[in-house]
Amino acid sequence: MDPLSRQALEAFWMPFTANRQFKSSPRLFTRAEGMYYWNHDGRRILDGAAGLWCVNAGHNRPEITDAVARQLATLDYAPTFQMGHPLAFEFANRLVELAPGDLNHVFFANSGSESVDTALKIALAYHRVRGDASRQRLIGREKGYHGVGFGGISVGGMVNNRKFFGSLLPGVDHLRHTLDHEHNAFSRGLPEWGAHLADDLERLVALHDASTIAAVIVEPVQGSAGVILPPKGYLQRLRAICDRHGILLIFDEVITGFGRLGTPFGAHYFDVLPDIITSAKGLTNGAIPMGAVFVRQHIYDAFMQGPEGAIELFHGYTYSAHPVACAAGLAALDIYEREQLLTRAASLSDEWERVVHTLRDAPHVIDIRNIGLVAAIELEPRKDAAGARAYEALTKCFERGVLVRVTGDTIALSPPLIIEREQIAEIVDTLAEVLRTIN
Ligand code: PXG
Repeated sequence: MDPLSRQALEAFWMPFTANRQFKSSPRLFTRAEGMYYWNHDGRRILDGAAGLWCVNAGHNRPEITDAVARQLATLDYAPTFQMGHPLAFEFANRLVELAPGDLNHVFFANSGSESVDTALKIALAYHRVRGDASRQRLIGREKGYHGVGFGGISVGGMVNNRKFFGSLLPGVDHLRHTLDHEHNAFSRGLPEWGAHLADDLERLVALHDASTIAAVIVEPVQGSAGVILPPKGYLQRLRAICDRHGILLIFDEVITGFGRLGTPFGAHYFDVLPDIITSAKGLTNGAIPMGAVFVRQHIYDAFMQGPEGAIELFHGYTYSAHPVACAAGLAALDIYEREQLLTRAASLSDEWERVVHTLRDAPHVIDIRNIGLVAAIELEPRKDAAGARAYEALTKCFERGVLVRVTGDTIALSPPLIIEREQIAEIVDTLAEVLRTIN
């Protein structure tokens, strides 16, 4: 069967994809290395998206491949319910060294979505085990993306990800988002205006009463909704309000974790210590699915009470701390350390900012946002065809050998952290050319 025929492509129901459109003009990757993919007809494509924001050290790193192969041949699988294997503990120890403050315990999951559900469940159970069971509300934020589990879409704030799926979790509310073109369009780095938007949490506290609120979850930088930045001082203010009212603060760092902003975690970048951090993606350099939830000492301690023989948290996955994922993660951490990739974005971010902002005068561009090694170029939507212009830009960039990501009419860039200056220029030059050719 021709692998590109309609018939060959039919059975796979593709995620977050216009299936019929894709299957009539498919784009298949068949190989990858470093900064590049190769497609089915052998064309090389520069990866401006790190896959889906996950391949931070670049593709097909032999150290990861070897570690995975060795681990599969040594211990393919081991349970971690009332059992263990050495790599699970070794990986957790390495990870907590990297995490900020006393975020010194790790619960393993298999994806960002599972990490988010794990974090929300830990937050609810934390209050309950401390005898504060009335704290059951969860607060998310408009335009937030926290994966696709019921917990994640409930606290999430992207309308299409929610509206098809019924009434979701009860007792959830949302902070207003921080995107503001009027005050902040074309800000370089963090916008100056809008720290007070954090006070929206005080409004929700006044409405619901702090005694009913368990946790607030936010992405330090909103990724999926199109790289929406926290105004200067916003996250500090959110932390202070949470402290004032005994509310846990969860940072969803599935994208911002592992070097995307030029620091190991976003919490380092903003110098704000959350109570819980969720991560995935760069955790294993995208090579093997895995998620990790970091919790602070006081949270772990709250559970370590009662009889020693009692299970403290009734939660976990068959594949929590899968040995092959741990092997991939340990190898990824070795690469990050040896090549100093978790801080590399900081040394490139000035150049990155300068170059992406040259698109300011390109046709259709209404905003550009950047931080670390991530950027958004927001286009004016076509009348009555939201998303069409950016999607056309994506396909034209792809034809010219550059992979970008789009959400709505925003083009998002988040290349592997090994990117070189010439490759930054190539991505932006290609975009500039494409924007000139589309209407
Ligand atoms: N939280 C955040 C902040 C994320 O960005 C998830 C949770 C869910 O992770 P999993 O592993 O369950 O997919 C994510 C995932 C995009 C895009 O192009 C973003 C994500 C996934 C796929 C596409 O914006 N983020």
